[in-house]
Amino acid sequence: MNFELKKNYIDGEWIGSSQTINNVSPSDLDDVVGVYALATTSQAEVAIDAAYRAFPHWSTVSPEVRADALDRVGSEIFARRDELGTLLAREEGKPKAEAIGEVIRAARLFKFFAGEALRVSGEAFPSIRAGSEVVISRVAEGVVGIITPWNFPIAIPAWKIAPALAYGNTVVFKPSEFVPGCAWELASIISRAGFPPGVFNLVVGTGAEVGSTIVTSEKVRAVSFTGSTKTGRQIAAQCVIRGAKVQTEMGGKNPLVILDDANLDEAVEVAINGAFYSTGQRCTASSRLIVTKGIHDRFVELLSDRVQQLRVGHALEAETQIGPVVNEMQYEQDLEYVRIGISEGASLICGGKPVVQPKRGYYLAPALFANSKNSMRINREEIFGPIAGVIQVTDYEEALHVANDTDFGLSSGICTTSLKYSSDFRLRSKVGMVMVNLPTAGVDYNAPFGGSKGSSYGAREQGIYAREFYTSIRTAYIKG
Ligand code: UN1
Repeated sequence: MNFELKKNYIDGEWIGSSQTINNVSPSDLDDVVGVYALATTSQAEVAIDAAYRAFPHWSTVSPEVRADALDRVGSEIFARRDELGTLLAREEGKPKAEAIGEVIRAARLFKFFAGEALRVSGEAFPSIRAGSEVVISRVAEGVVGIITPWNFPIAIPAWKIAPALAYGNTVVFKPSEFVPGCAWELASIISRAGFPPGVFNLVVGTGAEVGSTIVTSEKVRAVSFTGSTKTGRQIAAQCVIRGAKVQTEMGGKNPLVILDDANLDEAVEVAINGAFYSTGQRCTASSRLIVTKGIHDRFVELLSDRVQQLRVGHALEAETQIGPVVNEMQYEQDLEYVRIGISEGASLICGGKPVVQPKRGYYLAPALFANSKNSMRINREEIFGPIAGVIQVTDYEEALHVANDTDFGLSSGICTTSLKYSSDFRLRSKVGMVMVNLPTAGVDYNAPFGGSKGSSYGAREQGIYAREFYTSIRTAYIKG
């Protein structure tokens, strides 16, 4: 089949390249979603220069212009939610209903930040020098580099690009080269929404070429990255050395604590959603299920029944609950972790094996380990797949200790009917986000997102807190 090459969007033009990448569906390896141009290092530099030149105008234009353009982007995404959700499901593998939900979330993010563009405020107060005044205002940073992963092909780009543009920055956007489809559609929508050339640029490419050009360019004043802890830390270090602002959202090994007094059915559903939805490919996934001994056996029994009922299949089939793993590398890594768990002595209760489907794809039965220890590699390292380990503990204090005993600190959850334990957990859990009787994954776009330790570095994302990253404070002293 002949595909029309999907090009990069640089300085208001669609630019091709001799290097290309095939976007293949993980649900059906014979289904090529499209062919995408891979930007070269010099094209990435052209994009950065264009964003640099576009900044003085964009950062001083009426906020109404920015709000209107962002609002148009949100409206078009929303109107095309079925089509874009289908594309997302096809290229990434999450079930279509989840994918449409993600597209709607992206639309709402653009609408939210359209409003925020009009709400940028400051402060004024009398100077300690009589007759003078102090005025504090927020100013845009400049060119922002945005580097996103494959697991949320439209929502993560939206929650970085929308605030960046709303507050007057210009953008060079490098999506994961494994899911260029949604990124390309987003760029196409933005290209028609009224942003001047150079304000937004799309450069699909590899981390080694395009990613590192963005991260090391003196013209890029801030870098927002979501991806692995290893890459995130390298990027943060490179940015700090050259004095650029940086925000990295990285891995997780999120604990979900289930106490004896929990509502059992509810806790099982919370665990199913948190551990296995999106095929476990969320940095917020509940990969460690920490269960007190009074409820442990009943919880494991019910959960394993439910896990085995989950329907694994093609992302576009209506009955599918768990789509394929995103690519071969991830698939092999998941299978390797199943072997590691078994060799460490954890009991594989169900799943962890390839599932044969009519189409060739990376299908894996969700895996549940019981009798696992927090010291095992399956409970210490981020797997990023449909694999969860149950850890039995004696009481709440031990559960809290185990929950906090990790290199990560993104989200944590607790299932309990006790106000005392849920309040204590909220205070003592060493994470950025705590969920009570709710899955550790699945967050609101108007609330701050981020964590601590190996999970996050820099300012929070989303909600009005996003302005901390995308603006800096200017203090003026004025004598009349
Ligand atoms: C969610 O759980 O709703 O990469 C979002 C990730 C996170 C996003 C999770 N940055 O999985």
